[in-house]
Amino acid sequence: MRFPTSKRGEGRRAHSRRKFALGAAVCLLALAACLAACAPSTAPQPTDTNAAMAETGESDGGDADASTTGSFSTAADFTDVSTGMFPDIQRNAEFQNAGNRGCAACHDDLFTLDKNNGSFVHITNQVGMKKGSYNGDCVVCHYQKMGTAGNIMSENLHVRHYSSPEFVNANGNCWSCHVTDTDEGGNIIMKLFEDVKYDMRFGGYPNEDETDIHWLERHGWDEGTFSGVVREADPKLDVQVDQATSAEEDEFNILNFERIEGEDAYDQIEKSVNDDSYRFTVEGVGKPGEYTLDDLKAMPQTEFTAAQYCYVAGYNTAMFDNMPMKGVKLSDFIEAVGGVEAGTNTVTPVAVDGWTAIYPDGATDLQSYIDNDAVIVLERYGHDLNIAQGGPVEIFVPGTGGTATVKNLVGIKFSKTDNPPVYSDIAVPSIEAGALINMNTSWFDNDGVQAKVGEPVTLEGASWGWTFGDACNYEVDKILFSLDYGQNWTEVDSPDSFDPYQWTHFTMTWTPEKAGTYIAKAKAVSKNGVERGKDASIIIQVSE
Ligand SMILES: Nc1nc2c(c(=O)[nH]1)N[C@H]1C(S)=C(S)[C@@H](COP(=O)(O)O)O[C@H]1N2
Ligand SMILES: [Mo]
Repeated sequence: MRFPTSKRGEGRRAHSRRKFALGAAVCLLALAACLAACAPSTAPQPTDTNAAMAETGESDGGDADASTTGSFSTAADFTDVSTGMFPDIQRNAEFQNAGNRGCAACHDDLFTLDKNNGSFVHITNQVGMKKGSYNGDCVVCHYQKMGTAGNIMSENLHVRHYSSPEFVNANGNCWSCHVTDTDEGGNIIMKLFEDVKYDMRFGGYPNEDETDIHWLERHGWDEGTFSGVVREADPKLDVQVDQATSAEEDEFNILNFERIEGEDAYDQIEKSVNDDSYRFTVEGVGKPGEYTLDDLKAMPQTEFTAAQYCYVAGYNTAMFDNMPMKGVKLSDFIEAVGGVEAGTNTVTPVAVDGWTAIYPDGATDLQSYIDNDAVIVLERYGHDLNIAQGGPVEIFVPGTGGTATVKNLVGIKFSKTDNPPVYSDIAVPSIEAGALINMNTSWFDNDGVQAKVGEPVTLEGASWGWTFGDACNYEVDKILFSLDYGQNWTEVDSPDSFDPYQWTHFTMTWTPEKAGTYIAKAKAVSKNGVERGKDASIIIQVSE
């Protein structure tokens, strides 16, 4: 069975001739046990550079798989400077070469780039929304080694780039991907271009305060920014919030164990559904045994909508959706299968591929699943779950990261164990260390949104936070918007009546008053006042 690949990827493939797959080495180790799924990046970011790029430097790029997949849109020569999406000023050209830096300067879709790289398949089958993911989604797993997941990407990516004729012939160098910065001790450090380009800090000014801005203005930087990005301190914004569901075609889809070749576990479960031999094996209950899909459908059904969010999503992620689902609530299910013995404290969802909620332990604390309204899901979007969606049966645990949602189930076990692992106990230290992003905001658009002076432009996005136990409660209270590099924020409430299991979707309508390049930022604040991590940024280009 083949899983659907992203529409974006298909479209791009149609007009690309021969794609060169960078990153055959990116994830060699990534298939190994993965606590969580990490996304490669995709944000297609049309830049002046990309548009102008001569389609040269094609490579046979290894085997057939590698050369027909991926997304490499040819590097422009680094010595042929470009401002990309930034204002056309000397500093962005000659002193920043902004259009030739960052992943998007050469790769129009990191997602297809990372897909099917010969010997392995990256875990993301599809990424969601109108955009792909950007490299922020990569680094959660791959910056260092996140739990059991990913590999240490920097080593592999450095070697891969410096052994690539495209990169080397285009005079690619450290600054193609990085910016230089100093740490608190004054030591020179390298950051990723994408992690810096949306901040006023971009290009080497230390602070982001009024003194700096004033100084810049007095030295010929009319906008008070080195980037020439226009700051609008008091933008006329009209922000509407709702809990709209995401479109089915925008679902992201992750399988941590998928292999490329041959009949795999997913083929087998699909076959069993088609020939009616599928059985859902239940252990540790009053009426243990093998249940058919019809047996499950005959149990009391609950309809609900909930956000699905990859445990290891990056800032401004595409690993995010809000889906209508239907199935048997875990508490109703336990009743329907004859109850569990007193003292039963552990649930073990059994998936056809061996994925478990807390990999590799398998067992999880039952009470927290009940408390979080876990559901044995049979349908999404009004139809039976297909195999890629986790069919025919998955357990969905609202309020937490995607890993707890175990797809493609062949059964479930209930038991008594000593101290079963609690999901939030495992997640909280990583959240506190800043390694997991438990509250997030995403723009659904890509950089380079086009707008006109005096005409309203509408951007879309969503915020959401985990609500798993008291220790991990990040229900969204407010969403904050800024059009001046985060100096001033417009606050928008996420109403108390909103369901915390669902995202708060927003549409931000803005009528620009002056032409220029802007950066819109958005971030969420939780009900308990936590503002965690980096905001989500997007470039808007306003013309007369
Ligand atoms: N059987 C199975 N279930 C799984 C996984 C998996 O690899 N196998 N991946 C998990 C991860 S890490 C995520 S983010 C979600 C993704 O669910 P989706 O593909 O429906 O969006 O499924 C989870 N459940
Ligand atoms: Mo995930």
